[in-house]
Amino acid sequence: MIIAVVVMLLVVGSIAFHFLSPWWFTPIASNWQAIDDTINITFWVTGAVFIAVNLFMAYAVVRYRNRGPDSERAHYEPENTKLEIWLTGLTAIGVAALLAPGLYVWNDFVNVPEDAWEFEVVGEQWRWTFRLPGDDGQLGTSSALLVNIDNPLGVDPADANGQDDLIVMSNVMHLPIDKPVKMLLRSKDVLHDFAVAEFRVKMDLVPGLVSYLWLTPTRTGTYDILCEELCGLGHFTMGGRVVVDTQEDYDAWRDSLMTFKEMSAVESGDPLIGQATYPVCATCHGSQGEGIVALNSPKLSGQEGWYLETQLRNFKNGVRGAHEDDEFGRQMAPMAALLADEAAIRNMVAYISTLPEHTGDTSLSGDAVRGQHLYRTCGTCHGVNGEGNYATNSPRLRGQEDWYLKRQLQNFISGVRGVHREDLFGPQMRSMSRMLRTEKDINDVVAYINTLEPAVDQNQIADASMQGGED
Ligand code: HEC
Ligand code: HEC
Ligand SMILES: [Cu+2]
Repeated sequence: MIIAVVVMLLVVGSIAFHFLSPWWFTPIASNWQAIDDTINITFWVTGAVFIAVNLFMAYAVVRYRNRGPDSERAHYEPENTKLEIWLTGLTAIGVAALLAPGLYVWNDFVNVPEDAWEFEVVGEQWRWTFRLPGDDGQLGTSSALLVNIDNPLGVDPADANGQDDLIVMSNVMHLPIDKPVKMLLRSKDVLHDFAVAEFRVKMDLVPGLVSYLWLTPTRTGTYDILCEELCGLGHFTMGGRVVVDTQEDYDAWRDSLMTFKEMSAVESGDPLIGQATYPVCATCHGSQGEGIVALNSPKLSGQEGWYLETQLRNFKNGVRGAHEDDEFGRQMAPMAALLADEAAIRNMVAYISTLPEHTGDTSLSGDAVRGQHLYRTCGTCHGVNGEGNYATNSPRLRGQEDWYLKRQLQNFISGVRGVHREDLFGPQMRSMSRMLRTEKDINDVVAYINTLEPAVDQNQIADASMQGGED
């Protein structure tokens, strides 16, 4: 009897939970209402079966319970043609109701409307980037073999169609409202999955082939892009945003983008011009970029150029060094503003790259053996030898002064660094920094980084990261 009541409460509770649950679809922002309808049909069919089966079970438990010596004996009835016809028929209708709508929706999903425009989504550990066709409406061919620092999406420079392609090296993509769009999905490394909950549709990115999905955005707004494939250690940090704009806003955004041709033509920095401005920096960072602990200014020499550029841009745009508790970042931010434009940043970094590397001083003591153990996770992004890795946007750590490493770790942990909405990579490091739970953890891992040999020149760094280094 009690069991029958429990089963019935389970049914009532499940139904109540279904209708009262706060976890329901986000309001839809695309044409894919059919997907919601299909899911709803699935709920109705499985819900009806769930109720019927459980109520029958409760009834059977009561009706056929043990009534002592004068209980009826259950009789054995292996064949009942009438019942079997009914059950098979009902099950067939139920299964058809579950599957058939999905087939219709899938048919729509794989048949892209003729008037859809196209752009490309590129996934990599752990970021999203995008490429739009230029005025010719065609994307140039691309290949993973062509990927390098100056051509991060691997666009084929020999293909005329690719020259006017627009490159978006940020994780924010814009779409015009009410225009059907086909997204071509490509991965640089492992499996990823492009998903925007409000759009309902999602699709895997598979290295070596181009998959796709299509939709028509129907509501302006900003929606989160998630990677819904477990794509490695930093998988959960692989986020982005898609902004659905009115046509005018979209056009304005599109006009602000750089073409592949413009990107390739960007001149590398001129160290001589950079040198002219460097004396300002030298007052805090030292004449050789060796860092001055008394002024809380880190070593710059030996750091990877692409990383210095990102940080200078971040300081300049208020992404880093704007937090009110960021005592030292706030000293640096106005200095980055002295570098008027992209060219000035590149010239400065070109000059810093010519500075000879000094070995950083060590001031912390910690348990390097324990630190080595903690460092294993760090090494997947920063390189086994702390050499830095452009592919994961992670800076070089070895050779940097330990007091500075420690302070940055503390800044990430406390949310002084890596929380700005426009910060592309800081948030990844912020979530990783939380694996260091105590000050001892920080000291130990930094003590281990202190034991990593500083590299002598950039070629050695490249060799080490090619071979994956030695453990
Ligand atoms: C007033 C002193 C001061 C001056 C002048 C200064 N900096 Fe800095 N800089 C700092 C401090 C302090 C930090 C560390 C900020 C932190 O702790 O987050 C820093 C950090 C940096 C970083 C980040 C390094 C990293 O590994 O994260 C870069 C790059 C940098 N400075 C470049 C420059 C350049 C280029 C100039 C000259 C245009 C310059 N700085 C001038 C004080 C200064
Ligand atoms: C998922 C990849 C990833 C992992 C794992 C990771 N980091 Fe980072 N780390 C980054 C990225 C990306 C940045 C650059 C953030 C930025 O652009 O502001 C960074 C920045 C840093 C910095 C700042 C360096 C500077 O010069 O400003 C330190 C220090 C650091 N990481 C230490 C660690 C340590 C220690 C661990 C292990 C506990 C670790 N990282 C694990 C990705 C990672
Ligand atoms: Cu991913």
